[in-house]
Parts: sequence; structure tokens; C-alpha cells
Amino acid sequence: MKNDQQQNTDDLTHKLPEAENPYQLSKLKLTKVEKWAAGVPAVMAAVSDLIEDKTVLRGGKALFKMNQMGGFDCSSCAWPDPDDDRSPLGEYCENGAKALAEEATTKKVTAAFFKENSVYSLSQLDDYQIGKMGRLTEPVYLPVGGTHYQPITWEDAFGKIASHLNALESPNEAAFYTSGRTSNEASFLYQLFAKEFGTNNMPDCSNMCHETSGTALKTTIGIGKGTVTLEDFYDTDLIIIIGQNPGTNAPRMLSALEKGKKNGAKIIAVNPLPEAGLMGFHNPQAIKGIIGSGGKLTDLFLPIKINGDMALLKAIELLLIELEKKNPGEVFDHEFIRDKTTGFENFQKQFENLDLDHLAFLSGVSKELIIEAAEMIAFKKRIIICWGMGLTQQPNGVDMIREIVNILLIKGSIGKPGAGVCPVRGHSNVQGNRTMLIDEKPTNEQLDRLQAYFGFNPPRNHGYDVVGTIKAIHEEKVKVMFCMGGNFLSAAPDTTYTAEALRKLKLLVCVSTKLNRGHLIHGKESLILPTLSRSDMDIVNNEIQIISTENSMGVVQSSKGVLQPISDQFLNETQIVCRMAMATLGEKSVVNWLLYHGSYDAVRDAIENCIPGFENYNVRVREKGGFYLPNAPRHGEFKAKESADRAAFTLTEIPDNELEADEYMMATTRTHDQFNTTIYGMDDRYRGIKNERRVIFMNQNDIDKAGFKAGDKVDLFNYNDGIERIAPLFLIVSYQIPERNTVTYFPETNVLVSVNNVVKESNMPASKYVKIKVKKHDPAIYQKIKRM
Ligand SMILES: Nc1nc2c(c(=O)[nH]1)N[C@H]1C(S)=C(S)[C@@H](COP(=O)(O)OP(=O)(O)OC[C@H]3O[C@@H](n4cnc5c(=O)[nH]c(N)nc54)[C@H](O)[C@@H]3O)O[C@H]1N2
Ligand SMILES: Nc1nc2c(c(=O)[nH]1)N[C@H]1C(S)=C(S)[C@@H](COP(=O)(O)OP(=O)(O)OC[C@H]3O[C@@H](n4cnc5c(=O)[nH]c(N)nc54)[C@H](O)[C@@H]3O)O[C@H]1N2
Ligand SMILES: [Mo]
Repeated sequence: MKNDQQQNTDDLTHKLPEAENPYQLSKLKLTKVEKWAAGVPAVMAAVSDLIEDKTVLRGGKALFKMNQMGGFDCSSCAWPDPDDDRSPLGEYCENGAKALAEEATTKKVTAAFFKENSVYSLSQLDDYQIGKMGRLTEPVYLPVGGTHYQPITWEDAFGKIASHLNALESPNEAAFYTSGRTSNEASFLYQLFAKEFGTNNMPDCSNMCHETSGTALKTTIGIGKGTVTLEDFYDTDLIIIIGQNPGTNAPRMLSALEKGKKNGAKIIAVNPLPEAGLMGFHNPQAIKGIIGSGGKLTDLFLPIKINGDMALLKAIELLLIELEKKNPGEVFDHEFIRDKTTGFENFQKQFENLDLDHLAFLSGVSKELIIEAAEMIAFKKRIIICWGMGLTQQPNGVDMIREIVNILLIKGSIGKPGAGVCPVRGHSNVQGNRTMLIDEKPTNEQLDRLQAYFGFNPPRNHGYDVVGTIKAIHEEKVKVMFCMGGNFLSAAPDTTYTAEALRKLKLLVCVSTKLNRGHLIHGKESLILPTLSRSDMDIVNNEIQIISTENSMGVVQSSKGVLQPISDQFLNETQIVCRMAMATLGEKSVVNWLLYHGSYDAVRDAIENCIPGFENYNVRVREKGGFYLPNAPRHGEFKAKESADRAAFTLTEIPDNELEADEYMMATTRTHDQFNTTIYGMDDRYRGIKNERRVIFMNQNDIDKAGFKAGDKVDLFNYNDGIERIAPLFLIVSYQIPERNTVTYFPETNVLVSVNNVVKESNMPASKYVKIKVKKHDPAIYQKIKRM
């Protein structure tokens, strides 16, 4: 074992499989690729997860409270709960159960643990092992030059944060990151503190997730959110799912799809991979699911090339125009176009120069399938289009979502029941974070309201987003970073570059529930502050508190933890913010932090006064099912950027996705056994992968052409900006995927995503559009890897 001083010679950003120590690589097993999601195996997997973690009693009890009225909101995804009529078995899914098992564990990471394990030795574990260490239970501190985190009192921790923040030359030398689990109450106070301190540097996980959707929707319909409700899924004609894997990432969505289908809806899925949850579904919560008969979900599957979606959408529009010519008034909604939109003429004109064969070629989907899709769309009136990271993490993602809006606008299929846009959000409260003004670009209107209520003058200049923050830390323009949850290092692109930046920070503070790699690539000084998770009882002034969150469909609901916290040293996130604010701002502050420290109701009153839509917050949040936030486009009232009362058609461009002869396009995606950077296990059951994460899915023709065989060991390279980025030692898996396209798992391949490879306008990392080269594995490759 190497000693702690040697840490500079090893790469700590990933546990790399060394040639002589082949990690899991020898154990890869390929199993059947599933055509169905959920059913018995899912229920078994959920329960066995809880048993393995010895949290069965705690977890099992909690499972029945998850997503129930008066219970707590599952932290695994942002899919909404039915407004009433919730399943008595609990509104949970396999992956919700796994998320709960992660949180409910009684294993503890204590100060004694950190005394025994140096930062260096912990970084030698893989991400799965790091996650299994247990819940963080006391605040710890890493001093300059330190090798081990050591205990620190909360008082001293806030003192350190305050002295670092107050020593900065400008408040803009600090950045405040948010992952998407933070409650509305804590989020509101957190952004309030950053603004009173004086900065809008508020990077958040939206900057890697749905910023693209918000940008596209704000400029076309006037709200940066979806327009549909769960009810719309139950009674609609057609649901189109593009670039999203609901079976793994929003499993409860499958119940809504099933219900919609039962009522006559058709489903079209657009994805480079035939994902199990798209193809079929055995409902684990319905008896027929448990006994095995399930439903085919997708009626038409379009195997799109990575980033072929724009060409596909235009091809469909071209066909709709032709069908309208043949059936005047039956395909287009002329009245809607006339009364509710702008820019239609220009939009329609572009199609004079477009050619179906060429568009089909660019999309990778056959003309026959595209015609079938267009015919399914043409004569239906109520259409919902859903999307996920497959679109938002593309360089032209903003434009592709605008193109989705274009289709709905010609059909008049938005702003009425059973129709509209549905960006399926990720983190359980990511949408609420934004509503609570966690935003590096707050509007003047929003800031005016804060100013009027609190009396201080919030900063008006825009702050850094995620990519901007990484670069600013590199340039030493940002010196202190505070992370409210998340795993910034591993979630961010260009891991080596990001790690290099984080190492330069004077202070890195992470408020976390579980240990992760982001704690191990630290600043010159670092703090880890333990906090409650969603399922923990939050007791303030001897009373169990409720917090609130906003789901994917704009419903604000209360959440009340049920598990006894395993440490008496936890502070909730709201208290952490208030104490940081009091320590940092002291007498200068005009905000009554002490009041908010002791009362969520008081925070909600402040929110009610500063953010529209929260009237009577404290009463309505306690009502069964919560309440809907205002959403004008949902009711057919639009407000595009350039028009006061209409939605806008947009002109977009078709990218040419040229690859060099030996290049492939890579999309990074999630397995069925992870939550973002938290690795639950080494399998990806629905895709037939067991015991291994370092795999690359390739088309068999590509494997043959390159002279490889399935199972071969390869190294992956990216050369953006003239830099060689290396991800060593992956196993080739032959898969049903379009030629020249590949898929790997995040975060292992984030090292290949250039920080400059971003989505136009939203500045998100384009993590599903990475040009790579694939070469036979060379054991000498490790010598070329930059050690962090
Ligand atoms: N269990 C579990 N649940 C989760 C998460 C988790 O990690 N685990 N993460 C949460 C978060 S934060 C988020 S944002 C969501 C993410 O949920 P999803 O949006 O489903 O995310 P991904 O798995 O990254 O990828 C989505 C799909 O995009 C497809 N894809 C890739 N490239 C393209 C393309 O060019 N075109 C098209 N049409 N499709 C493409 C991939 O094949 C994949 O099926 O899930 C949330 N829920
Ligand atoms: N290549 C590639 N990169 C990606 C993506 C991709 O598809 N491909 N997806 C992107 C997306 S969509 C997202 S959202 C980001 C995710 O980025 P993040 O949100 O930063 O990452 P997570 O892995 O969700 O964060 C996990 C950590 O959050 C902490 N945590 C969990 N619950 C709580 C809580 O209640 N409170 C607090 N304080 N901490 C908590 C735990 O310590 C845990 O280790 O990653 C992005 N990165
Ligand atoms: Mo996300």
C-alpha cells in the first residue's frame, strides 16, 4: 500500500482498472436484453436491496410511507404522484426502494472512520465501495496539507466558512452549487443568503440536466416548465417519448403510460437503444403484473442515430405538410395557428427545400418508419411529447426542443387537455430549486420582489453556471465553493480538468448525506457537513416538520420524514444556511435568520411574499395532494420572447454530424443500478449487463469493420480542443445500436467530455454527443494519464 504522501502520483478522480489488477473486468456476464420493465424481478430486486443493507425494518416501514399523502416524497425522481387514489401498496418503484435503502442505512461514517482512513486510501476505493461506507454523521474538516479529515464542531465549521467568505476580495469569488434534492424552504434561504452576501454565482444540477428545456420553452411558449399534468396522460391520443429511459429513471411514469394506453393512447418511442421500459411493462403494483401478464407499451419504435432527432422531427413535419395538402384542415389546426402563434409562414417555407430521403438518411431511421410515425401523428388531436437527457444533452438540444414545440403548434396540441410538452425532470426537487430562485440569471422582476420584501439590494449581474464555475475556479476567479448536496466533481464534465480546478480552491464545503468522490478531490481546506435526508424525521423545537417540493408537473407537495435520524449531530439544510448566514453576515444582515432557523412556516411566509403562485402557502401545502403552481401555457395562454400573447414557431438548423473515418459518437447514460453518481450495484439488468460498468455498446458491423471482437479490451479517447482525453480499459459489448454510435456509462466516461463541448444557448455539457476513438487496450496507456 502506498503512503499518503504519494497521492500526487495517482489518479484520484476515478478508481482506474490497472492492467495487473483488472477490477471487475473478468467478471462481465451478458444476460438477456429485456423487452419488459418491472414485474416480479423488479419487486424482488427492490426488496433484496433493503435486506442486503440490513435496513429492511427501517426501509420497509418507510417504503409504505413513500409518496403517500402525509408521508415523504421519494428522492429518486421528479415524477408526480397521482392527485388522489394512490396505490395502497405504496407509490414506489424498484429504484425508489434502492434510493431509500441508500439513505436508510444505519452504517455510519464517523470521525473515527476518517481517523482510520486517509483521503488517499478512500480514493483508492471504487465509487460503489465509497457509497457503501454509510451515512455521514458528524462535521469533519481537512486542514491545509492534511491527509485525514478530522472532527470539527458546527460552531467552528461555520466560523471557518465565514472567515473564508469574508476574506474574499469580492463576493463573486464564491460559488454556491445546488444538487436537486434540497427542499423549497432550504433552497429559498440558500439563494437569499448568496444574494445578500452579494453574488449570483449559483451553479446547479439544472445546468447539466434540463437547462436546455427551460431555455427552449421560455422563448417559445413563455414558461420554462412542462405544461401537462398526470391527468393528461390518462386521456390522450398519442404520447411520444424522445431520448428518455423511463423504465430506469422514472419508473412510475410507466403506470401513467399503461393507464393512457388502456384508454386508447398510442405510444411512439425515439431512442438509439430499444430500452426495456419503452418496449413493455409489467406493473409490479397491479396483481396482473405480479403474475406476469403485462402490456406492450410502444406501438412504434424509431431507432434514431445519436443526434439524428432534428432530422427526424423535420422529416415528420415535411410529411405532415404533405398530408395536410391532401386532407385540408384535418392535419393542421389553422384556427390555433392563426390565433395563438407567430412565425408560421416562415416556418412552413423552409420545407420547400427539404428532401425526405436526405432527412431519413441523417436521422438513421428508415423512410417507412418515419412515414408510419407521421401518419400516426397527422390525424390525432391530443399529443403529449416527453423528453429527457437524450435531447437536453445534445449541442443543439435547445433547437430540438423548439422543433418539438413547432410540431405541437401546427397540431394545436398544446395548452389543452391531453396535450402538451413534458420535459421529465431528474432530481426530485430540481424544478422547485429553480422556482425558489436558485438561478445564476435571476430576472429583475424576481430581484425587485426580494428587494421590496427584505430591503437589501440583491446583485443584478449574472453569475456563473456549472461550466462557467469550473472555468472560473481554474482561473482562480472563484476561490470558495459551497455545495448543497450533489457530487460536483463526478457529475461535471472533463473530470481531470474539473479536478485540477477544485484542487485550487481555498475552501470547498460539501453538505452531504453520503460520502462520495467529490469529498476526496478537495480544496486546500475542506469541510463535510452531514445533513438529514428526505426520509429522516426533521425535528425542530420538538416538533416533526414538513418541508415541500415541486414535482415535474408543477405540483407543490409536503413531505414528512419518518425515520429516526441515526445521528444527533445532523442539522437540516435550512439550519445550515441560517447559521452560515449569521456567522458570515452578522450584524450587517437585514434578514431575520434566527426566525427562519426555527420555523419552516416563517420561511414559507417569506416565499409567499416573494414568489408568485404561493399564496396561502402554509395552508395549501398541508392540503391533500398539495397544490398546482400557475402555468398559463397549460391553459392556452402563451407568451413567447418576441410576442406578448402568442407562442412562437422557431427556425432551426439541421446539424451535419460528420465523423472522421475512425471516429464514433458516444452518448453517456445511466445504468439501471445507479442514481447519478451513486452506484447501487454493478449490473444494468434491463440491458443484459452483469458485474461490470466499464463497457462500451457498439454495433456488430462496427466491431467487425474495426477488426475487434465482442469482449475485447479497448481504450477510449477524445480529442476536442487538441487535448488527448483518455478513459482506459473498457469491454466491447455487441448491442442493437445504430452504426457509428456507442453508449457508455456516466460518470466513468465524463473524463472524455470536454468542458467546451456544450449545448448552444443553455451552456450545458453535451454529454450525449462526444466524439471518441476506440483503440485496442494498451497496458502502457496509464503512463499517459494525467494524475490528479
Ligand atoms: N434510478 C435512477 N433514476 C433517476 C436517475 C438515476 O440516475 N437513476 N437520475 C435522475 C436524473 S437527475 C435525471 S436527469 C433523469 C434522467 O433520465 P433520462 O433522461 O432517462 O437519462 P439517461 O439515462 O441519461 O438517458 C436517456 C436516454 O437517452 C437516450 N439517448 C442518448 N442519445 C440520444 C439521442 O441522440 N437521441 C435520442 N432520442 N435519445 C438518445 C439513451 O439511450 C437513454 O435511453 O433520471 C432521474 N431518475
Ligand atoms: N456524462 C454525464 N454527466 C452527467 C449526466 C449524464 O447523463 N452524463 N447527467 C447530469 C445530470 S442530469 C445531473 S442532475 C447531474 C447530477 O449531479 P449531482 O446532483 O451533483 O449528483 P448526485 O450523484 O445526484 O449527488 C449525489 C450526492 O448527493 C448527496 N445527497 C443525496 N441526498 C441529499 C440530500 O438530501 N441533501 C444533501 N445535502 N445531499 C444529498 C449525497 O452525498 C450523494 O453522494 O449529473 C450530470 N452529469
Ligand atoms: Mo438530472
